[in-house]
Formats: sequence, structure tokens, C-alpha cells
Amino acid sequence: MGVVNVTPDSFYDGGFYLDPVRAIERALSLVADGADIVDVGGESTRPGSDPVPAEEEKRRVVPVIAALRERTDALISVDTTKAEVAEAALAAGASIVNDISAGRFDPRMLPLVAGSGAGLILMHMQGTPKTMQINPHYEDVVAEVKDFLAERMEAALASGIRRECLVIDPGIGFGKTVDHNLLLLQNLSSFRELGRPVLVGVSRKSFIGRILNLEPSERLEGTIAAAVLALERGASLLRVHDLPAIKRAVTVAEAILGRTRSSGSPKGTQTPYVH
Ligand code: HH2
Repeated sequence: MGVVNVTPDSFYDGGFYLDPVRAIERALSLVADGADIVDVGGESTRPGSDPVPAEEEKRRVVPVIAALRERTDALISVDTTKAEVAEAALAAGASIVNDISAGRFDPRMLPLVAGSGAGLILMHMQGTPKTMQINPHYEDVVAEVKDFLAERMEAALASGIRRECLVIDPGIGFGKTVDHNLLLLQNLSSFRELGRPVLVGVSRKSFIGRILNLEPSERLEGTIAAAVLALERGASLLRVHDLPAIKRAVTVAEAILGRTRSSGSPKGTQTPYVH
């Protein structure tokens, strides 16, 4: 999954793709470099960030998604917590909703996704983007994140979403200390027990910066290390900014792991496609 943030303030690519023409070019180049899914977002959720009004978020993402639908067969996901934005994005051609609140911030989200037949990514977050990094606390981070995801899967199923439409994500960096993130990555394989593909977003995140004492622009190698180890521990999807560097690293890692890809679909692993 390649990331396109149509925002002025995302922690890494903020302002690069606010212009829709640049966002579309960026998305197409991610696809050309091997992304199976393009994740289009119109709201930064970096620590301390404030929500963006739905109208503004739609104004950012909908034209980009509509243009991409015309120009590529790649799957398009919309990174939003708002049903109104998701609905407009699905109408414009997205087929997956990536909801970092796992359907908790907007009570209309799960029914909307159920009615549309879209895929849904359920991510764990403690708190909200505004507050999540103030003092994250867990007794047992792996068990608590896993229980949360199991509960959100049940909520999604109860609202009528089909199990095969669900993807789960432990939410690296969302209400977690460096140690919490490392524990989640160390124990990623246990999330496979929930029976759905696991997505991981480590790309250029601050735990890498804290380990290496480097800014987001200098975190590519750290991202590659984290992405490859996440893959080895059972991640089926990697949400990344850097194609093709990650793709090359992943292709070699998959060959070593005996999961060689042919024509874009993995063998011997769960499919990365949501539906
Ligand atoms: N991380 C970010 C945003 N959306 N979605 C999922 N499912 N998993 C993640 O780990 C994840 C996500 C944060 O990264 P980015 O979009 O690059 O930054 P910002 O929130 O500042 O736009």
C-alpha cells in the first residue's frame, strides 16, 4: 500500500501533494513502482493534530480518487474516520476504507461500509490524534491491542460487514511509546490468530527516529528494516511512502522466506487484497 497524503501538514509528505495534479502523479508513480493499493488521505493524524472539517477533507481527496479511478486499475483506499468522506470517496471510485478509529469516531461508518460492500481496515489507537502521545499506558500492550481488534471485528460483523472484507492493523505510533511499538512488532505473528490479514504502517515513523535520532527524511533504512521484519512476522500489507525501495527489499525478503511473488499476487501467504 502506497501513501498519498493530500494535506498541508502530514508528518513526512505534508504539502508535497496538496495540489491534486501532483497527488495524482504521485499515486500513479506509486502504482508504476509496484503498489497494489493507493491510500489517499486528506487529514493528517500525526500526534497533536486537529481534525479537518469533512467538507475540506472531501475537497482534497475526492477529485484525486475520481481521476485515479479513470487512470489505473489499482485498488484505492481512503484514509478517513468520517462516514461522509468515506461515502464520497467510495462513490468516486475507492473500494476500501482505512479507518484509524476502527469505526469508533463516526457511528455511521460501519453501516456505510456494510451497505457498500467495501473493504475496511480496522486500526488500533489509544485516545485521539490530539492526545494519543501524551502518556500512553498499557498493562499488556499486545493483549490489549489484540482484544481491541477482536472487539472491533465483532462490531463490524454485527453491522453486516463480511469477514473477508476486514483487515486489521495494530496502529504503530498511535498512542504508543517506542517500547510499545517494538513489543507490537516483536509479537506481530500473534495478530494472525484473529484470522484476517494484518496491515502495518511503520513508514518513517517516530519510533525509528527515536532509535536512530534522525528526522523523517532520514528514516528510509530504518523503515526498510522494520517493514521487512514485519513481513517476516506475518504482515500481509505494508503501508509505505517509499516505493520502489521497499518493494525491492520486500521482494528479496519474500524470496528468502519462500513466498516468491508472481504477477503481483503472493503465494503461500494470505492475499493482500481486501476483496
Ligand atoms: N499511519 C498513518 C496514517 N494512516 N493508517 C493505517 N491503517 N495504519 C497506519 O499505521 C497509518 C494509517 C500516519 O502516517 P501518514 O499518513 O504518513 O501521516 P499523517 O497522519 O501525518 O498524514
